[in-house]
Amino acid sequence: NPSLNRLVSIIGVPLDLGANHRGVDIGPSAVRYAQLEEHLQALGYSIEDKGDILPNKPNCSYLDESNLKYLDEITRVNTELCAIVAEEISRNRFPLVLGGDHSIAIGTISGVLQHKQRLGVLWFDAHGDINTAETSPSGNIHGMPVAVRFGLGHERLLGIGGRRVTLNPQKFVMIGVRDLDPGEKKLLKKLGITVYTMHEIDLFGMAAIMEKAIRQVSDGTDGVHVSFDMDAMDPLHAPGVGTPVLGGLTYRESHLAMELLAAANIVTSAEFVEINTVLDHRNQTAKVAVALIRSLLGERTL
Ligand code: Z70
Ligand code: MN
Ligand code: MN
Ligand code: MN
Repeated sequence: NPSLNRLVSIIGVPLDLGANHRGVDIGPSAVRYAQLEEHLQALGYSIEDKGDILPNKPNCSYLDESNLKYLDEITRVNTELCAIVAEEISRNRFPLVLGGDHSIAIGTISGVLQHKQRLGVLWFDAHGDINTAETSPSGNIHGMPVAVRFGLGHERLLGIGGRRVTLNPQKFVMIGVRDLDPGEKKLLKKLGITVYTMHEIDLFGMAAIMEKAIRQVSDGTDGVHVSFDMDAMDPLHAPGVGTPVLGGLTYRESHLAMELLAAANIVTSAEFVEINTVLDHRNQTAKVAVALIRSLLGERTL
């Protein structure tokens, strides 16, 4: 096992153009306000805050001829994010990306893939995020990053990273899912993706699910990326998300998952996304995200 990387680079991406609601653009600030850096320093980490990748606010309505809202600006931001993530990994630093809506996973993962071609991914989400323009009911690109990373989607999005980097469906695991569109169900089955819905978590418990998930994404890979959409959690614990779905992960289930990942010592990059400060209560969801990051990076009670 490689020892946990003590050098962490924080990258903020205040992008909300991929989502339905404004408000996730303040996510990186909210997480910093919840004292992310101080907490990680107390854990012994050396932190570099790279600041934010600033999206332009469009002054006109989106271009929707292809059912892809704000395709231009989302492509530009993700291209920049890809380069920064790749750069931080080449400096032997752990990229910790703060969203922003989940479309930023396109850039984060393509950046990681520049260095780790055999990447495992753990995707915590209420949703599948595996729509294409053809199947999307909304045209919101935050519902599409998984499809893009499997090589399905608009040319512009597939081109991010400069070459056709795709993930291995065998090394991709979803956890906490409870809201899928018809086209997503078809594609998940076709690709053979392992999806642990809330049903499996209720049945077998998070510990058993994580044991299987960790083995699947770490065997035969050269890195593991954690993509954590805060709406994976129950709205009771994470109310500040654009698309709350009842029946999600509890506070402890989410933490247990992070703690088991820390103990397995396999995670090489992470992102926490979809914190909507407009819908939050007193920064609760950002604070929960910081608590999850602390557990992921090895904090223990005793
Ligand atoms: C729906 C779509 C989604 C997050 C909502 C919703 C996708 N499947 N993702 N909130 N984080 O529009 O594609
Ligand atoms: Mn998502
Ligand atoms: Mn989601
Ligand atoms: Mn409120």
